[in-house]
Amino acid sequence: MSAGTAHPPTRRALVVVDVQNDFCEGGSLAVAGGLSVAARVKELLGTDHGYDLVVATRDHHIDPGTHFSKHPDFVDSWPRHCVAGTEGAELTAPLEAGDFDAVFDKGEYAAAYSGFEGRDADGTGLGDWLRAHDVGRVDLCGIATDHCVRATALDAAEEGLSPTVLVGLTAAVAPDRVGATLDAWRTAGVAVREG
Ligand code: VGL
Repeated sequence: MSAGTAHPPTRRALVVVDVQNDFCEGGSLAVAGGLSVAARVKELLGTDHGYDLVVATRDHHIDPGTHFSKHPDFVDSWPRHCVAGTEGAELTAPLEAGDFDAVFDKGEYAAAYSGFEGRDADGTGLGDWLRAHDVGRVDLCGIATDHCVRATALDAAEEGLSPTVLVGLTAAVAPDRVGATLDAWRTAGVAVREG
């Protein structure tokens, strides 16, 4: 038997979802408000924010099939974005990889909206990494409210991580669909705070 004492995970993490150049003004799939999210998340990270750990996710496409389209519908298909190794896939300044305890990349060969599909440089998935670091609760922010933040928060609820979305620190592709996202979160037990 292990000598360790079993206890519920006690630490709290902030998950910053897909704040990447292509999702911000000037990028190939620009979301209005993205640059402001980047600046305000950086500001938060410079405060006494109280998170034990801070991680980021990134869309990181190589050949994601029908996720890319020359005639995107902006629901299931999209212009090329966040191609691995390009400037568009980088975290948006002033954020940088050094701000984070780990960065999780996802979507190499298929659409991957949830950060829980992401893996760090060692190949560890976000859920396993959080469990290994004794995280029992997460807050989330980032881009886009109605796609990757939505999916990551729903998976966080599934993983038992009592998620709270800091909705004022998110930006939406389609602001008129945020209401449906809030409904889906409420149903799944995802809490929402302004910021
Ligand atoms: C995202 C659209 C396409 C996101 C990713 O990060 O929310 N949105 N791919």
